[in-house]
Amino acid sequence: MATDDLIHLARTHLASARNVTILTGAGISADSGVPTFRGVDGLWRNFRAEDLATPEAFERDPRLVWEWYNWRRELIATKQPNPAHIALVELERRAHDTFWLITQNVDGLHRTAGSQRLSEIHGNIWKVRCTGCGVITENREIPLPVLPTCRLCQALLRPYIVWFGESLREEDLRRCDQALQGCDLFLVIGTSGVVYPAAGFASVAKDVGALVIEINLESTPQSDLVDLSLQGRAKDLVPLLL
Ligand code: BJW
Ligand code: ZN
Repeated sequence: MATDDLIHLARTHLASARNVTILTGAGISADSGVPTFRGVDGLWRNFRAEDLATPEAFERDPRLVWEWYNWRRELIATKQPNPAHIALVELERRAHDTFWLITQNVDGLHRTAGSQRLSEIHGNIWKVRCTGCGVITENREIPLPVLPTCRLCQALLRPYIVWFGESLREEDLRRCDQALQGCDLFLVIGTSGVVYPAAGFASVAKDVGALVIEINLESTPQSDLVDLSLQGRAKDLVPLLL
């Protein structure tokens, strides 16, 4: 089918869906200039996310991990939501019965755009958690001290991010499950589909009978199971679905 026909079909399905759940990944923010994890621009000083985004890496070398986050905070602070983020806000506004946006992104751009029915399942780069007393605070300081510490107990702060090997928050998992079990349309935008549990969401949605639509620049491990696969940039395609 030609791309225009696929877009038309996807728009028709979205207009008639009553319960919409959406999953986004780094590809949607790539159009705002935020580097993806697994693209050619995903490396920082030759480290992969898998080398830095673990509790073991932080324990071994918190300075290095904080340098990475400081670099990313400085970069993300200069970025704005793009037409794809904004189209999802409009989709939420027009939602029939239920709407839930699940993002793996930690950049906060969905919230900046105005999305409200949202789970940031991997955390948020603008929050920190104390490794001592556990308090979670918003922190937009740029740059942070090399090793930032808690004002209350002076222990080391860590990014409020879910690292490899760590469990997602119970409340987020519950919300995602609810949004997946009840959806009749599941839209997946700009994720490589390799990091679990999010990588399994499309198949959960299929199992409950939802129509699954994927938007990505390339095919992913989930492309074979989705009903409609749209290839292209999120910022171009998502607004066309409204
Ligand atoms: C565009 C575009 C444009 C570009 N338009 N598209 C089951 C099986 C196997 C392993 C596991 C499993 N369950 C758990 C695991 C272990 C692990 C895991 O999944 N490992 C895999 C690598 C195999 N998962 C976990 O540890 C998770 N915890 C958990 O499940 O706890 C229970 C448990 C623990 C241990 C064992 C078993 C159970 C936690 C995962 C947390 C991941 N966090 C990260 C790092 C955060 C760091 C940070 O941001 O600071 O989150 S990993 C990194 O990848 C980041 C992202 O959110 C995540 C997903 O990446 P995403 O968004 O897909 O980005 P890319 O770069 O990969 O892809 C971009 C895509 O966009 C590409 O497809 C492009 O084509 C596309 N694109 N431009 C449209 N303009
Ligand atoms: Zn503390």
